[in-house]
Order: sequence, then C-alpha cells, then structure tokens
Amino acid sequence: MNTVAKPQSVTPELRRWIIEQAEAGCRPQDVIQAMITSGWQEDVAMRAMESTLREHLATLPADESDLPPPVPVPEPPLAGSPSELLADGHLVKVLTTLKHPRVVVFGGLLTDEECNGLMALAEARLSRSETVDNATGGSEVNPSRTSDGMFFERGEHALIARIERRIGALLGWPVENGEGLQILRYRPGAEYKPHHDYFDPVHAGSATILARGGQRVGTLVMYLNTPEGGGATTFPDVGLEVAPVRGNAVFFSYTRAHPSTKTLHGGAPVLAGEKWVATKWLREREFV
Ligand code: PD2
Ligand code: ZN
Repeated sequence: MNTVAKPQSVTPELRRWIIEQAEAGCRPQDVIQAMITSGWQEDVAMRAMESTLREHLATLPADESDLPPPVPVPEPPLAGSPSELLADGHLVKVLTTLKHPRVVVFGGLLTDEECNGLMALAEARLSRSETVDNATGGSEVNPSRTSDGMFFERGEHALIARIERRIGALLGWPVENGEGLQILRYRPGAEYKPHHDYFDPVHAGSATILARGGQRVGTLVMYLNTPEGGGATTFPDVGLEVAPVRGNAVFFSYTRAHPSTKTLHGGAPVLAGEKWVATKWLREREFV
C-alpha cells in the first residue's frame, strides 16, 4: 500500500538536537539513521542536517581577521548589575542579561496606558507585514512573516516621542539614530520565522537601505499585550526564549552584520489570542 508522505518541517528543536549530536561527536550517518528511525524521510533528514550544520558553522567564533570590524552598539548602563535603571524619569527593571549574544530583557518599560495608546493609534493603519526584497531593497509580502504591521514616523505623536526619549536614555543611543517605531499584530498561527535584523551587505538591495543611516546595530522588541498562548521571541542559536509579557521588552545588539553575533531570532507562532509588539531598530548614524 502506498502511504502519502506528510510534509516534514525542520523545527528549531530538531536543529538544536542535530547540533547537540554533532557536538557530542556522533557520526553524521548515525544521526541520519536515528532521524529515519524516528520517522523522518531520508532526503529531508539529509537536507535538515546539511543546512543546520552549515548555518551553525557560521555562528562559531571565526578568526577575527576574517570578519568585518566591530562597530559601536547601543548598550544600557549595566555596570554593577543594577536591578533597575532610571530612563528619562521612568524606572525600568532589568530582568535578564546575556553577554553573547548581547540580550537584555527589561520589565515595565511601558505602562499599560502606553501599550493601549500605541495599539489604538496603530490599529486602523495595520496591513500585511512585508520583508526586505534583497535584490532591490524594496519590500514584499513573505510567508515567513504572517503578521500585520505599520510604521510611525519618529516623533509623530507626543506618546511616540516620549517612548523614543526613554529608549534613547535606556540604551545610550541618539533618538535620531532610531527608525520609526514599528507596530506588529500577530493573530493565532501568525509568526515571524528566525532571521537577522541587520542587512547583509552582499545583497544588491542593501546599498539603498544602508544609505539611510548605516547598519542596524540593535533591536528593541516591546510587548504591548500578553498573548494567551505562544508568541515567544526565540534565539535559536542559544536556545533562549523570551516570553511576551505586556510592558516588558527584549533588547539585543550586533556589532557586525554576521551570524557569529548569534542574534538569529524569531517570533514563535501565536497559539491563542493575539500578540502585539512595537519594534525599535537602531542604526549606526542618524536615520533619514
Ligand atoms: O515579535 C517578535 O517577537 C519578533 C521576533 C523577531 C519581532 C521581530 N523579530 C522584529 O520586529 O524584528
Ligand atoms: Zn527581527
């Protein structure tokens, strides 16, 4: 009897498992055999293993001389490991920090009123999110990003300007270097597959984007609500998941446009309810 093969997708958990097997010294053929035994089709298993190990290799510490030089990045003043920071008169909790990749999770960055205000201002302007078209530097709808979104202009509204001042103070980075705030709404099932936020200079379209203020060097994702299920921000290179909690935020920075920064990250599928976030991307220079 013929069986119809189910499509088999390579999950972050499978990728991690493959890397763990390789690090433990397992032979590739044994790893493939173990996958086949647990129901994977051989060709899918081979492709999963090859792509996972190729991408993993790029995240390993390379010879510094082979990498583009590091650039200064935004960084909160965390010397002395404070549990709170005062940013433009607003107390923000420091919940978790990681050195590599540089990740900081903040609590209470936004008040409930500010979260509600951002969602209300954005709602009527939401449309299907797009991603950068690498060839042209324009944008296009992409199945790897199934949220709805919109961009505010920098300082477009008193509420936006207040939040941007707070972010500038918190991260020690000029407000002018920030892109306009982006609002995203994920419905159940919506996700943002793992990606890097920097622009890969090898793509033809990057030149146009980089002309507006240089590279992105940091990202702040602020959670405007707490979804009923799912929607974590994930960092697959290091197995880190940040739960979306209203008012909290996750910040990460990258000193070069390279996977060795381990800043691969994604928005896991929302399982129940909606997930709303505001993203602030920070550039090297004034964003125009
Ligand atoms: O919504 C998120 O958790 C998320 C995940 C990955 C947002 C972004 N990237 C982004 O806005 O760049
Ligand atoms: Zn991102």
